[in-house]
Amino acid sequence: MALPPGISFDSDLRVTLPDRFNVAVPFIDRHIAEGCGAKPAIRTAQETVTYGELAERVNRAGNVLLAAGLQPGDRLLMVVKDCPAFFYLFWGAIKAGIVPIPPNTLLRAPDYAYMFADSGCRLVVYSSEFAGEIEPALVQAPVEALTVDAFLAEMAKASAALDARLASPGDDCFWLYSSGSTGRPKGAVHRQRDMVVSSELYGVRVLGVKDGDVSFSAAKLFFAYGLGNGMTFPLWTGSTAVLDDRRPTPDTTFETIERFRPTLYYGVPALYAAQLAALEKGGRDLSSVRACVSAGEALPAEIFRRWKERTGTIILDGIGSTEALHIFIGNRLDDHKPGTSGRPVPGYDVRILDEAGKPVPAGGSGRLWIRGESTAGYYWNKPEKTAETMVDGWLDTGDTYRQDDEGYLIYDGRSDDMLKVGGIWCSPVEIEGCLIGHGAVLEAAIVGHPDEHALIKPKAFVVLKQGGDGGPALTEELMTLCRKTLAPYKYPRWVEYVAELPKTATGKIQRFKLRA
Ligand code: 3UK
Repeated sequence: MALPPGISFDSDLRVTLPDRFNVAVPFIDRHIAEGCGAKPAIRTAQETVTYGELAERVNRAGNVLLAAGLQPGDRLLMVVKDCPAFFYLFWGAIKAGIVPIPPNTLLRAPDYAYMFADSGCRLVVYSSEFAGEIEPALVQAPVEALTVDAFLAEMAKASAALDARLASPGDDCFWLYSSGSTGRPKGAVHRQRDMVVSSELYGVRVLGVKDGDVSFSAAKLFFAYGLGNGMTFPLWTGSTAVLDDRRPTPDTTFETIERFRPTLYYGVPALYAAQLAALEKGGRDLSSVRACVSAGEALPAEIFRRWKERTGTIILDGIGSTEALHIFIGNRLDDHKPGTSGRPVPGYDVRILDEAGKPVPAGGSGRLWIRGESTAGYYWNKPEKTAETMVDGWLDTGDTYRQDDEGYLIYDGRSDDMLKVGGIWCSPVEIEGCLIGHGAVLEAAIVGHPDEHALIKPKAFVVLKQGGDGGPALTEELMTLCRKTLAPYKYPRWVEYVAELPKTATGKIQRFKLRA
């Protein structure tokens, strides 16, 4: 498929972009210029939005933001469910030179209050479903706010024409928040060029996304993985995205697949495991799907094997990150190995370093660093974190990897204590803080523990003020407390009562000892 005018990749897969451009043009407006205005860009259970309608609504959204007083460079925080308005806000902001930030929609009021203040955003737009967390956050950290419905009503009155504000390929374009081990999320600032690079290098050249494809991502748009799968890859290729705003379960995802017949399906390992359990109870029609993709956490080889046996389709595991924007090591339809993350995506460089920063000997395990043109420029307001993580164009993934003798990369766990639950970050410190808030708890430590599908879930080790074992009633109380206070996926699935926690001389909890 032809690249948009002015954009090319050389033989080393380095991108060339016009010095002055706006990335909304190749992703949105280009399709109108190419005569594809009548093609469906988005399909949902409620509506179909063509490329022509999308381009017009993006313009209207940009005009509403400008009329609200937002200036180029200002931030828009958008806590929006998977629906067409997500596209209008994200691209309307970008086209007007405003920086959209779509955070995880499963967070709690204190998380949002932190992000309002940290980002210094000028406006918050939120789906009314999230009012219960957003409205208290607005009280804690006041900033102007509108619901998506109110925003859509303003759009209806706005002009349908908007000139793209020109920028350089390296200018700030949008941010994504990523959780750190201290529990405070960091805004990874992505540039104008980054979506072009990930869409072309992984979307087109690895997955082969093309104009006839229909993509459905069970992973939501707020997740960099879902943002690529369910928005940027389809728009880059002029193909169709299916959106479903419901919580992804085997029932909702199978129903969406049967109804919209996607050719590409994107999930996370925990969902594939749940879907497999549901498939044992009855056949579902997945015949439209030519490729399934998994990311967020490692896909156990057993899930790959059972899925292939049941559905005849393979799942392509790949590792990506918020900072890299999308997958940089991945399996391919014609080259895959279960139980591995695959090979480096052409256009990305990888190296595995030992503690001293030297390359490990062949087959050795070490810290994975990557380099590629889609990586974030810096973390907002966190110069030390930026300097530690982003060094001479290389990005520290925080993951431990090794390469087998065929060149496939194998995940060996995290270098820090962070957990992935259902593909989403979970900080042990945050869950521990919640448990310590219970009157009976003296200390707590959280580690990852494999469930029946070999997928990691939080497990708590708890020391009670009174000592001894809390029994099932207290365990239930602690789980409920976490479910109520934290994003619900973060609650500990097991609680073990212990007399004391292993600590260093300086009093730091040695979580690695509890994992053993
Ligand atoms: C872990 C994996 C083993 C790994 C993401 C695809 O997950 C994404 O971004 P996050 O910032 O997390 C990044 C971290 O998650 N991880 C992700 N995928 C795998 N570990 N095997 C995998 N296949 O620790 C990594 O550092 O939430 C995934 C595309 C875009 C993304 N942002």
